[in-house]
Amino acid sequence: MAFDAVIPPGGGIAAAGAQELAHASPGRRVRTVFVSDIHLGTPGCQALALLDFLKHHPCEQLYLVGDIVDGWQLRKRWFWPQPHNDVVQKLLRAARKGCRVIYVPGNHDEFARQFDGQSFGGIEVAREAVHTMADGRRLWVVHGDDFDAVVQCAKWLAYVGDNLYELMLRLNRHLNRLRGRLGLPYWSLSAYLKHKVKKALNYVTDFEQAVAGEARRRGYQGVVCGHIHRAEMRSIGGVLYCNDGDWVESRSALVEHLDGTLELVHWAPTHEVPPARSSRTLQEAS
Ligand SMILES: [Mn+2]
Repeated sequence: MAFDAVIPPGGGIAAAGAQELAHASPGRRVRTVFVSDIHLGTPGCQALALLDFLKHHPCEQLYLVGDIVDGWQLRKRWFWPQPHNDVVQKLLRAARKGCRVIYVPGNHDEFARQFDGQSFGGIEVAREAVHTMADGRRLWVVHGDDFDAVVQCAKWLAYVGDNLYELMLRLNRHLNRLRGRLGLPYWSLSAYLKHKVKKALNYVTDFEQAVAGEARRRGYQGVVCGHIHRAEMRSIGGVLYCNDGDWVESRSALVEHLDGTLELVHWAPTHEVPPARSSRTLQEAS
């Protein structure tokens, strides 16, 4: 704790020394940071933790992968404490200081999608983006809500499958009577369908596969998305699927280090970030 207090936040570290300091320094410079699902404007948003994370990860490029501001919630009830303001200020300041900030709006901040191709305070707005990694690999950057329809469709199919199940069981009995007469062994349609339905109901897996599949079709080596609030980084069908998680529960981000390696960071600030209770004290003091 005391150690962090004496090191100036951000910058100050020569590129050559950054590697050694990467673990010890609060300001480990990285190539790229991807964050999404911050949900500013909601009480669940962990703005202080995010500020702490950003302070510890100065970067060359910053992708805001959607649901940064929760327009849906703000329309219902205005909620905008000081730390939420600080996040916006931090992002604007990063852009001003030469960090390339790309904002890919999500479904909760879809109002920003109309500004596709424009930039505000140095922050570029894009419906989707392509990130070229240090090693040349190209990652498709998209929030992910476009795939809700695909996944919902799969759910609907599963529902229909469930209703058809009983009918299929009856058909199966007839089929196997016939198979028996032909001297063929018993074949369990129900076991086959059960397996299928169970798979179709797995929303997360469906989402991940739909996103990775589309990235593959488009010829990218990987994809970075958010939306389902589930941090993940794994290869799916030869495509690198990355979900940077969220700042409501998991407090996670995707980081590309200077050498081009990707890391999923789960930020658990054990220092500096006061509990939610004392954030009010902070506001009053400022
Ligand atoms: Mn979303």
